[in-house]
Amino acid sequence: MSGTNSSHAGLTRRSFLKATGVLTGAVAFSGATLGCASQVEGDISSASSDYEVHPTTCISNCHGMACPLDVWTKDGKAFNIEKFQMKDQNLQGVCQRGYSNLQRMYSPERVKYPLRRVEGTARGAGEWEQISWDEAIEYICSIWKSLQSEYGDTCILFSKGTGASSNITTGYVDRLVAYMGASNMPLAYDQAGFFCGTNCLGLEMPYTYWGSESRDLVNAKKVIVWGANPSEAATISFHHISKARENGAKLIVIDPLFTTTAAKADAYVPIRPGSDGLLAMGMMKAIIRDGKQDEDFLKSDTVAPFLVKKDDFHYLRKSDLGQSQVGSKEDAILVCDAQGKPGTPTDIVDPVLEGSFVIDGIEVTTAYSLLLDRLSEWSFDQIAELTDVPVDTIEWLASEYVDGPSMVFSALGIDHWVNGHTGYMNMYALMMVAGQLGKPGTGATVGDSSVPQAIGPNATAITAPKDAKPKSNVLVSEVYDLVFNRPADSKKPVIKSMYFWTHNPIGNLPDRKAWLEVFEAMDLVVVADIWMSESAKYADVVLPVTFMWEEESIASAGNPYLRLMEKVVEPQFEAKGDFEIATLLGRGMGLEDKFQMTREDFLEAVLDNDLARKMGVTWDRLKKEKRIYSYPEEVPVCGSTGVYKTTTGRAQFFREAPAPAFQSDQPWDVKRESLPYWEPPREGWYQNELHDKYPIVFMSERSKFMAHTQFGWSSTMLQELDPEPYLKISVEDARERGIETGDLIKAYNDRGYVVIKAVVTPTTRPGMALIDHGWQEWSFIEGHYSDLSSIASGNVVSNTCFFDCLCQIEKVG
Ligand SMILES: Nc1nc2c(c(=O)[nH]1)N[C@H]1C(S)=C(S)[C@@H](COP(=O)(O)OP(=O)(O)OC[C@H]3O[C@@H](n4cnc5c(=O)[nH]c(N)nc54)[C@H](O)[C@@H]3O)O[C@H]1N2
Ligand SMILES: Nc1nc2c(c(=O)[nH]1)N[C@H]1C(S)=C(S)[C@@H](COP(=O)(O)OP(=O)(O)OC[C@H]3O[C@@H](n4cnc5c(=O)[nH]c(N)nc54)[C@H](O)[C@@H]3O)O[C@H]1N2
Ligand SMILES: [Mo]
Repeated sequence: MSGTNSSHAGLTRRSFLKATGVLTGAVAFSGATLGCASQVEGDISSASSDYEVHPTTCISNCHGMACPLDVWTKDGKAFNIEKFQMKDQNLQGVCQRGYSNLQRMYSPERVKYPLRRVEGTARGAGEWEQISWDEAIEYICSIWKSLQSEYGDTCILFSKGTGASSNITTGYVDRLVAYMGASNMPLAYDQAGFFCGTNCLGLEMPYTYWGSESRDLVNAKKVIVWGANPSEAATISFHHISKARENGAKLIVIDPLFTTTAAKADAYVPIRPGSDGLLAMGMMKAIIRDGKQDEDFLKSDTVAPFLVKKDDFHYLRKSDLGQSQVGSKEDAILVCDAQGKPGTPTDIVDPVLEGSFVIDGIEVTTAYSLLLDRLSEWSFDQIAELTDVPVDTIEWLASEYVDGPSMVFSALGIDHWVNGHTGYMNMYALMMVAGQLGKPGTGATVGDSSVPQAIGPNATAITAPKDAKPKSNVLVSEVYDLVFNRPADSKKPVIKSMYFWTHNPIGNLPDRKAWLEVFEAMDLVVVADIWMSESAKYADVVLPVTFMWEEESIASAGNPYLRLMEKVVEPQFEAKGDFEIATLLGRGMGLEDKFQMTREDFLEAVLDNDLARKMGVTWDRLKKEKRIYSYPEEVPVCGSTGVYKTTTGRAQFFREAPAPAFQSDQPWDVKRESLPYWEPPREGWYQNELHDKYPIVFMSERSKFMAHTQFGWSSTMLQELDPEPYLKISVEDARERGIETGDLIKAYNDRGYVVIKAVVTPTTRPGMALIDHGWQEWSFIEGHYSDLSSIASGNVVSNTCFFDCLCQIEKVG
């Protein structure tokens, strides 16, 4: 049945070029336009006889708050969205994306029925046959059973994205993965910052993420936005930044691009992308040179005075001196006094910070001395040259930062590089050296991803049951090689089939062509999605999923309120929730006894935990009250007790025997990884050999009209506001190539190309170009922006490095 879900009528860039005017023609339900909102007046509570009001939320991964909102229905149709006014006036929920949700729910792009690729047609050709749910489940499970008996349980790879992760019921699919003994592909998005935060500060979830809550921003005197663009990508948190500025805080933005956040700043520091780790080292050097390091803080709250054995970079402990059993409780790490006499930090109240000593014949030094050694590897001039930040600017930044309280607002601009972790590790070290940690208005935040889970959903026992088969993780960066170059004696799985939910890998993973090849090599690719996404388009079977307001659930993340998501309307077409799909597939795989739970049982069970009980939260209470405020009144400050949840209990710029995030036989230099260092990006660097051929760093940035591949294309309103993608290029690079705004250009490298319109802008740094993140195949004139990026990742965190990418650009029309 071709055409049902695959044509993207009215929404494709290509058809837009052929026939303008189609953009407004795609509203399925006449009431589903924004204009209706203003026509309804009166008190919501007394209006229930006319229409019903349903509390729910807007779920997406926008680093917003999964904003609570109310949806109004009449005769089973939703027609209006109202903001829920949260207690904290700074948290003004519901943006243009939130208000587009009616159009998205009633979008013609919805997947309506289970679809199977017509036999003999190519993947992606858009030839589908409609099948029943029974047929779909039987088809998938029979293939899976025969593959598992031939290649082992792990030959089916499941991958969950971020598309709806704060809708708690989507996690139920993990139970299927666990009991099937299938492989799991853990997320590679955004791994470096969190890895570094956990290693350096031992972050205490759930209330903090990367350090502190963004509510704490209002206590800062300096806010350093570093590798983030919160005015587009964390709009709720940006309210806290604005509030901080109203309180007199200075806003400094460090970014290669003059962003919309930079436009609001008191100072903007342009930087060469990929060099932030080095800038942090330069700032530390300047602070220490000027004697402004916080020695008291370094001695009491960080590992700085801890003695480290020079040969193996392990701490000197009492057991090394024969004073305790190895690994016993008494086996404390030692510090020493100015005379080189060792003792525990409790014995020696004023330990030395620097120096080398021989204790009982063992050569030791302090962790701080090792940091100074690392800093001395670079001169100010070298740092200025490589970062493209002049020495006096580095000195100025350092003096501003140390004059706190100063808080870093970072996000993923630094993450999306192979050397991303060097940026964050060094930033955390800088916080320690400057003493900008452990007090209100200091540390780092990454937008409001704080999670009220302490009183909320705790689904792990159900989604990762103890009696399940052992977990098999396959990294994103490993998949291609496993599929095409797997050595016969490898212990890793033979991958034959893939299942994606809340994930659009073809649109969102780097090196899209490699993923298309991987899809092509599979016996069966299943995508469960609400809309006919780019990945669904290339699947063998597409399962229609309910929109977030078509089933009851709990919103679990990113908001002060624990939120009930009422079922607003009945599921449309034949769509089913991920929970129900997992149940059907589980039963189809012969796991009937494990998949007996109803959705209601699950929701009740996830609130059945000690923390919830302590706070008096139950499923019944949530159903009655709908939203329960659950943030602590006092903003938690990471490290305010002087104790960190790290292996040493202190803030750590030195890490003993560090391990990579995922152990996967990668080369690993323990000594090097123990302390701050910097190395250039893998590809996107001006001194790279490839740079002669491909002189432009190719990146993307967040747009307020999309959250990844969601929103824009499934809402005509957002389409009108942001109809087509474009590439931003600097005035200098455009002039050199004879490019003007509106020209068609081709950006290309050895991996692929994209043809798109150009926008020439002074906000883009020479040597860089970028396209808004989130566009899918049909929006480009030719090619795809994800065909240019590389799947290469670092050996530390296996992160996806979208920005570590070079290209050339030429005019084509
Ligand atoms: N509207 C919207 N909001 C979103 C999302 C969305 O898709 N749409 N996605 C959410 C998600 S999952 C994420 S991960 C976040 C990402 O949030 P952000 O990281 O804030 O978003 P980006 O626009 O990708 O990049 C941030 C900035 O980093 C800069 N940058 C790039 N490389 C470097 C570098 O090497 N050094 C420095 N200093 N800066 C650099 C870029 O120029 C850009 O201005 O956004 C979240 N919020
Ligand atoms: N070029 C470039 N690419 C990037 C980035 C970048 O900066 N540049 N950023 C990356 C980052 S940081 C991230 S986090 C990723 C995000 O990548 P993804 O996790 O893939 O995020 P989305 O595109 O939001 O959603 C994936 C799919 O989930 C579907 N979906 C929504 N709700 C549900 C549901 O309830 N059930 C099911 N089954 N499906 C649902 C949506 O329709 C969508 O097709 O993108 C990455 N890709
Ligand atoms: Mo992300």
